[in-house]
Amino acid sequence: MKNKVISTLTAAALIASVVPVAVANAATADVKVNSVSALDSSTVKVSYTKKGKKYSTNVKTTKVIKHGATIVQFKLQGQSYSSKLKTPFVNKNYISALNHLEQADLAIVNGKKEDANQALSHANVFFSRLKTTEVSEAQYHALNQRIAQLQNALTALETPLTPSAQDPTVSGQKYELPALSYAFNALEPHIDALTMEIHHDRHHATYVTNLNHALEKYPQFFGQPIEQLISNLNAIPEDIRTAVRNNGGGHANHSMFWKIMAPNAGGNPTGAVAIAINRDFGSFQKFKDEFSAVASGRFGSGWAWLVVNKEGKLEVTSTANQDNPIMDGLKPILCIDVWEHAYYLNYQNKRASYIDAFFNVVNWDEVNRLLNEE
Ligand code: MN3
Repeated sequence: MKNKVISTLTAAALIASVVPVAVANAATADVKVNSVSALDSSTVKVSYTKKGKKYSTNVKTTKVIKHGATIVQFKLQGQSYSSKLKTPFVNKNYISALNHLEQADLAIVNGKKEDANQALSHANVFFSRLKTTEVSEAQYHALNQRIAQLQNALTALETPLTPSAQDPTVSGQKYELPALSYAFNALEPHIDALTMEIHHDRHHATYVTNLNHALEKYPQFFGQPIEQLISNLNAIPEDIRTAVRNNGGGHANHSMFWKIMAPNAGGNPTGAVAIAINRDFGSFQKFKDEFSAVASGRFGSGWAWLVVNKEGKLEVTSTANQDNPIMDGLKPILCIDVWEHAYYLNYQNKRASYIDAFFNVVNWDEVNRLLNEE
């Protein structure tokens, strides 16, 4: 489906709906953009006239701005344009998630747990691929809530009526999403409420769901602390090892991350960690510089950490994906999530600004607690 956009404009026109970002130069002044249609969030179809001839071409968007993808930027003939769309893109991931949710709903009504489970996990996959900029905030929220509702309905369907009906081979409790100890908006303006809500309720929740799902086949692993589970991945059967590494790591990392941050926190470190930072880095500023550099430099998705190494000294390190330093026998005491989902809504691609802001919410009491923990 194409969303017809905007009126006819020349590249030199600065005030209409299709707005060149910079003033057109001589080479592009004779290009006249006639229409811009959204194909998907990464491509627009642009019809334009150059020297009396008509052209139509698909160009990649260079940027999608704001919820619902209502403004896109693209380049044509060396000129950047900004175009406001009348309606947001119809996003394929959004539609697929909705379709699978419908199937899940039907399966739940009919008591078909397996089908419902499968449809829900498909819906979750498409939802996780959906960027918050690709649909409106309201659509994103509604989808988020619908998944949670159906997940609850399915859980209710699966929960045995009496404890005795439980599978006797399950040696411990399944992993659970820990509640935040503060409100979603408590870390504002440094970390915004919507980011916290999506990050905790959707991303972290999905790691927990997927971890439990992977372990269903080997229920003897349920019930141990998550740090213990991921510290010895060789003990995990090979067919679920990667799933446990990614999702167990995701669960451990985020559980720590939520506590590492707090409202009315930040500032200079206190207590034993302040002394240890001065001892091993020279000063707090030197530590901060190194930590920020490592967090900025982590290519792709991952985490930066302050760890206690095997010699008992503090060290800055980073991991890819959802790996945790525990997997290498180190003791993490501070962490920052540098996956795009942790900062994109508020900081877009400016990871460095997010890292700076993070230092305003560091909960040094918790860092000290972890440092002193056996
Ligand atoms: Mn995350």
